Amino acid sequence: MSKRLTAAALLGALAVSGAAFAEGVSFEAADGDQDGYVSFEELSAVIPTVSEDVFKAADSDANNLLDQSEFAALPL
Ligand SMILES: [Ca+2]
Ligand SMILES: [Ca+2]
Repeated sequence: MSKRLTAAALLGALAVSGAAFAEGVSFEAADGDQDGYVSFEELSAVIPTVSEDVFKAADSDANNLLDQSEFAALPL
């Protein structure tokens, strides 16, 4: 029982610290088609105020898709 609770608490802590968030939106929530990348269309669907300039600035390898680390670097 207590061991199970500890594991659950640990998983919860990992989920919080390991997840990428931008503007309160998680990477998983922004990646609408679940392909592991967030396009500008997907990003603007969850954050309507985001500009393409911001997207391109975060897209450090310029492939027009944000991976998790690029998403986490969004200056939002
Ligand atoms: Ca996607
Ligand atoms: Ca990229």
